[in-house]
Amino acid sequence: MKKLLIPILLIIMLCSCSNNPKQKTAGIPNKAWWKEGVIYQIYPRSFKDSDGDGVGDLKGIIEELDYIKSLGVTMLWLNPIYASPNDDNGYDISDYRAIMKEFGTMEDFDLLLKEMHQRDLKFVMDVVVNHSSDEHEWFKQSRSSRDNPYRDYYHWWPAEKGKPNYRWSFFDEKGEAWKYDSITDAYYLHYFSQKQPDLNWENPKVRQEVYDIMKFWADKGVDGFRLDAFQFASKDTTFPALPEGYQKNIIKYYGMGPNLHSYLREMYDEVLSKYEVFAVSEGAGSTLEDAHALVDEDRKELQMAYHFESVDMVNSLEGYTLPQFKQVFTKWDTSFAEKGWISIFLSNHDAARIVSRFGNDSPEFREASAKMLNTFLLSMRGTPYIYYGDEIGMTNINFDSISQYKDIAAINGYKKALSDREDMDLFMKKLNFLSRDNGRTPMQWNPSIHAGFTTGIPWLPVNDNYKDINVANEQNNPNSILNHFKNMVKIRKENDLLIYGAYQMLDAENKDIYAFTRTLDNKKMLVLLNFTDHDSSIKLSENENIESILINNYTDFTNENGDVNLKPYQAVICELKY
Ligand code: TEU
Repeated sequence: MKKLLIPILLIIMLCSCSNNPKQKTAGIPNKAWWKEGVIYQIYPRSFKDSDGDGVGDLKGIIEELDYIKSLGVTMLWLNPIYASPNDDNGYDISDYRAIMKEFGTMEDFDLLLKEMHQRDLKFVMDVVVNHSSDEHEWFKQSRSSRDNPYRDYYHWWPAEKGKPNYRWSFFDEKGEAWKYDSITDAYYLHYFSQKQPDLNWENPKVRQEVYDIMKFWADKGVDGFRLDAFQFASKDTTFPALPEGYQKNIIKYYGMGPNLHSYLREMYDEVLSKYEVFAVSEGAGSTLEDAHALVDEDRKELQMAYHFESVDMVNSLEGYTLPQFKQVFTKWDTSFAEKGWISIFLSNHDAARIVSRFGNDSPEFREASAKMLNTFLLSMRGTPYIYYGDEIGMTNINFDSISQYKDIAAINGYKKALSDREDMDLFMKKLNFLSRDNGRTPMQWNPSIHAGFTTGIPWLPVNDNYKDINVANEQNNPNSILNHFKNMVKIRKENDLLIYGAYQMLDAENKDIYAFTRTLDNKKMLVLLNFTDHDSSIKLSENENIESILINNYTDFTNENGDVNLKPYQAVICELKY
């Protein structure tokens, strides 16, 4: 138990604990362990199955903790592991104090946490409280009658008031977020699926329930919270009409509701300030100001946020241009140069694989581009989030037929596209490239059947390329993506400069190469990344005088008096004379 009960202890903590956002250390302001770490994200359903039912589980993760530790990462974020009917793979929670049957038991969880802490690995818990499952006891009560004490735990619109104003839903097959419920002749709100009714955050009882749940897990010893879809929690409960087509700009209309900041401040006072934990918000509003207001230390709300601008940039088949990509990352870095902290990520369980999406998954370039992307993630300012499998360059599975998909977003999106008479060839092409199932296929451990993920039938097929792309092969090859990744994590951890150092982009217009420097005290590094499948060059200025090379995904490096030539997807970090 980490609760700080004795005031004197609290004072000592405030003075000495690196968790304290206000702490200043010589040269580096506001140091914190969660800024210095590297997060490894596990989709538990797909990581390792210990009992042969085809679904990954907690015991499977325990079996692989030494592997995880060997990566050098310092924190694990697990997607939801609570009891759930799995309409949205655990993002629909029916009991916030129980473990999902398929994943194991509370004893398994306690053991996992203990084994992690013994290895000095921190645990980040997913907290899904914008909505619950419709099978949660609260909702069962709430829908049972209009005067049930739990009625106001959710958003209800009595039918006698007429149809409520249109609300768009992320996962609904008709795109409708209001669902009529005949039991009480009223509509309930669900921004996600019909089985994910939105909780009513304007009700103080709901907020207390959530803080109690967070305390339950913090008392067990979890070290961080990832707040799912939290920017949507506070709502204008008059539900006014919104402009036509508002869903194209959904965060602006659904995000950062009227009381969000006061709820976050309340959460900070009730929970976060009482434990050695940090919290990260999924989503950061629709402007830089919104993001700042969430994470500026002085406001005492959250410690970190992640924005979607970089991953949303590739949400089409046209892809992205490198100057756009650089501009987005530079804008966010510049805005957080003095205050606040963000996450750096290119993939997660809601996205396709990075090497397929941002790199090149052809046999010729997969390895180089995966190493290049990992170099990028681990050399930027912000806490890096690495999604399982990206350390070995796993690729998209690219399903062809809708019957192969398991994700509710894909299945209901397909139904909606059909009824909207969309161009279904185009829809399927997009799904094939961008679907969330691409990023959810089982971890590829070795060349044995089902890639060593399970002895049963995997819930989602293993990618056919597992005989080539797997952990065992990667471990045996000194030049593998995996060994490059480990090396890169080590370099980051050994260099405060890569964590805290100032970032500056070079040559913004260069269409092929992303070049930037990181500077701290009297040290400076240059990061050079070729994002293309051809050779490309960049001219360095007199200020960028290369002293030594720290890491390179090729054996050679061509630099003639500042005229640098990079091979396809070459990634190099150099120390500069300063
Ligand atoms: O995702 C939420 C989500 O999809 C939006 O918050 C986000 O704004 C959008 O992706 C921006 O482009 C979370 C989980 O990550 C996801 O897996 C769940 O399905 C969803 O919440 C519902 O809990």
